[in-house]
Amino acid sequence: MSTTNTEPSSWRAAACTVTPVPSVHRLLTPAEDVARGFQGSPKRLPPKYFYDDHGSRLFDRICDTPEYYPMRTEARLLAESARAVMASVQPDCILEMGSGTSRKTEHLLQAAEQANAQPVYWPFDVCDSIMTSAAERLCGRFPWLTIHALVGDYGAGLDHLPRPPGRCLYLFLGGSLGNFEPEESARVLSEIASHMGPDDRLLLGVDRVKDRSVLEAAYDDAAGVTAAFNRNVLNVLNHEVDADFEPEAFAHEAFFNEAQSRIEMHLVSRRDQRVQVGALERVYDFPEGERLHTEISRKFTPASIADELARAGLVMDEHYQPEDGAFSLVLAAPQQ
Ligand code: SAH
Ligand code: AVI
Repeated sequence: MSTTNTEPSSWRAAACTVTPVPSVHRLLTPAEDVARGFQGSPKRLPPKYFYDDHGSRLFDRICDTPEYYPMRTEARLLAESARAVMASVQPDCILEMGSGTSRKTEHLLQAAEQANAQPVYWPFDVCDSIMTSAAERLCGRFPWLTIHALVGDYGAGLDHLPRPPGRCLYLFLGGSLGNFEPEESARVLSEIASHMGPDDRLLLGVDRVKDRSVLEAAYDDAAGVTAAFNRNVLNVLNHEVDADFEPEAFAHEAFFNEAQSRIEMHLVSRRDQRVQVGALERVYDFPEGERLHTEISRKFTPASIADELARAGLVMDEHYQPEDGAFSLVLAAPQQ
């Protein structure tokens, strides 16, 4: 994660550059995020704190657990639809929000290659190290590829996000939109829509409501990778705000909140404990059973997807989904 450091990474490759994207709104510092988030009940944290280098690698391992169906379902949808998407949009560039390892993006780049097209790739992520290794892998697989990696926080305004030349395919995959509360997701999606030109398109991946047991298993895999991912946020806080959390003193909890149509992840204090936050010169009590709410992951229906798009000024061009409706991949256009 590079929320405080806006210096470009030292890494460079011939066809790749890394550029920081300045925030439009002043970003809260990690200490301010903690002070604000720990005021409420339950205590909360913005989800971007999951994604230091280790957290990003844990997320990648989550994607390979048998329980985490979103990755493989969306990957299959992309593999099946990539040629049609690339043929219909014919993008000069691909701009991806929260690109992470860019694993699924390879389907689109492969479809471009097969059509003798060479779109420029603009990944945008808060974690520069994961983009760096993704870019190295992509440059190896697609020697023609030019990459302009953008490091920043897509939740902090997109006015300073470069506008790549030509027709652009925006990607927002993995169900990441669901990690925002409804007001925030409406704002982020509207900002993406405002950034788009009339011929640009957005390919949006969103997870769907389904059986509780399937949802809950996906966020509590048997191998404990998601639990490690959840607890890792405490290591990030130890580093970022000079705290002394003991991650193992917190239990991982994930459940489907049906009323709000979302998975909630929490860390539950296993015993009465007191945590020092050096950067705030404060101590926080975590009595046994107290929760730290670390993430929401909203699950959508076709109707709530249409609603989300409409609120952002987007219209659906295509909807790719498996027969069981486990996941949606939507190609959307700005309303003319
Ligand atoms: N899109 C990929 C990765 C999803 S994981 C996929 O579908 O597999 C979420 C990604 O979003 C991570 O790489 C994380 O670093 C990034 N991310 C999370 N919050 C972000 C923010 N506020 N701004 C930019 N990137 C963010
Ligand atoms: C990145 N995001 C869409 C993931 C999700 O499913 O909400 C993050 C995640 N959290 C736990 N497992 C995966």
